[in-house]
Amino acid sequence: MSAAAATFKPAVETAPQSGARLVVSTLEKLGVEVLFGYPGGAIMPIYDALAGSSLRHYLCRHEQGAAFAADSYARVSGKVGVCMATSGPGATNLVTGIANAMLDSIPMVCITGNVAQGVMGMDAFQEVDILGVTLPIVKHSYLVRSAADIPAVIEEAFHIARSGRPGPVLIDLPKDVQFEMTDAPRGIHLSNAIDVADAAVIDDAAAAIRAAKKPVLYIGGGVKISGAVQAVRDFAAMTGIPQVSTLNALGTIPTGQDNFLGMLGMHGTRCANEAVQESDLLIVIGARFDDRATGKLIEFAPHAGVVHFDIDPSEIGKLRKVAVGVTGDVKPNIEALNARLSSGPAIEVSEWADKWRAKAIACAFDYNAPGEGVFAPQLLNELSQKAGPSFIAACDVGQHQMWVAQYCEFSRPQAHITSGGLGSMGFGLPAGIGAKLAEPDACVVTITGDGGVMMNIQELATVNRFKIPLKIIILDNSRLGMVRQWQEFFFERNFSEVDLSDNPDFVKVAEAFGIPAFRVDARDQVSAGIDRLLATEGPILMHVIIDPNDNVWPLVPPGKNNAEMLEGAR
Ligand SMILES: Cc1ncc(C[n+]2csc(CCOP(=O)(O)OP(=O)(O)O)c2C)c(N)n1
Repeated sequence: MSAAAATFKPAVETAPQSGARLVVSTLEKLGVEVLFGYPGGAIMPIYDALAGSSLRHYLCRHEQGAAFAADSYARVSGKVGVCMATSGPGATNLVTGIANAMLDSIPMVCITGNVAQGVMGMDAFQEVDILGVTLPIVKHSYLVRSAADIPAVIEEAFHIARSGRPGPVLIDLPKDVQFEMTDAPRGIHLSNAIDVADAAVIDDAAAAIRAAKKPVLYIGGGVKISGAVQAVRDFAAMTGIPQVSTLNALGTIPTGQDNFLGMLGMHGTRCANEAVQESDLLIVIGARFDDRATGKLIEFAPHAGVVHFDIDPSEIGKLRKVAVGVTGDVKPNIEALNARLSSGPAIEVSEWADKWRAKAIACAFDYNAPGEGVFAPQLLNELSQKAGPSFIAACDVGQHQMWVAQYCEFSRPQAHITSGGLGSMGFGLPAGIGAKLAEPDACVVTITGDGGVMMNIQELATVNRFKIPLKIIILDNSRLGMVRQWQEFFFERNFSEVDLSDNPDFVKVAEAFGIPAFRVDARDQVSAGIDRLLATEGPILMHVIIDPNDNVWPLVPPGKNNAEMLEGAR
């Protein structure tokens, strides 16, 4: 364990300033450029102080949109995402976004106004105990009681949000604290400890890997978060061990690379799931054995020992017993592992790897589906190929999300932005906004369903207001497709409450928001539609009609193990 200390210098040491002004100046000092939010009574002093600052505030049209945009901004930029809301309904509207960031370990700071301290606890107008409400879904939270604490709290919040296992931090600021004048902001002492495992533990991990005959590398979202992508790519290249990825980690290994078998789990590839089930060692990096990845846990990888690398000690051994647990920042630990393995005899797993490479080729997907209708897998594959290396897919949740994960090609982990742990519909559109603002030169495409887009469709106004050149694809099956699919297979085709055939005309909706749009409803229009989408400079929406009966395959039924995949016709 090495530790470096940093002493915080208060933003302002002399002239008295309001708490609100200190919020803004501290955010500026921390290098925040972009924040998302929505004003209201209890946060008006901060909005007042925003005017004339260097911060670029994006007014979203719903606080949930602001939280999702901040989350996605963080995922793509690697910085801390920031969002703001007023008390009561503004704050509760952030809750889904906070939970989303928590489950996917995304660094985010959420600033809420609250009623003045003198009326707290009296059911004052727009009063909600947002600290209490969010307690189980934040990494940390503060109720600030004195303006003098503001710079220190914000600095600490940023530190907590991004250090260790990242996550969302809430700062609740009563209105009187925002108005309070202070000339004595207190300082803070932060410790930037970097956790690195003991050399002996790395030795144990290396020994287990050397002893394995059928190892599989299981890559999670923590690899991207810790900046360990190159180290993991080096490990994969050096050892030749077959790799599988969680939904959140797609792109860590470029799609299509030798020995990469694809996503594991409920909608994973046959190859990835079978390799894991047959393996004798799982090398798990920055993943948490999510049930969507493992299927029936007690039957998951039944013959495998586990070497688990994770920054969060509570994840190690939580759901699966490990042979070696390597706690600490994944990046230095994988680098240390690579250094160990690069000396001594080479890892010899070529027969095992060849078997899976051959199987991956045999199982390769055929995009030439019969029929005239638009085939979403083919469209998505073509989209990702044409969009090129700067492609970023910001997904919503449902069947289309799984098709994106299965059929798009990703060359880097930032290319795939998805609500993994929470699986929250409504994520796609604001996530596209956050991603485009984080990487303006990237080709950012929101891919959403007709159900999901309706959950935050008001953010089309945000896209238009700021002329954000976001490309939007709605894959419209006029159903809540993923639920409909489950009803088809697990609820005896009782299609209860999934019909969305009375959707509005999305082209007209987009146009009403000031965004050009067009429809694609036949297969022979797909290529030209993608070209038009990609060639358009400003925002544009492509409304794509697909067959309501199309399903996502493979599918591991709930309660089954990952080797028991169902595969249907297209
Ligand atoms: C906020 C929220 N509510 C409900 C769900 C449950 N859910 C998961 S997928 C899905 C259907 C999504 O339909 P659509 O957006 O049309 O996408 P499709 O599955 O058709 O591609 C639903 C209702 C959810 N994930 N999130």
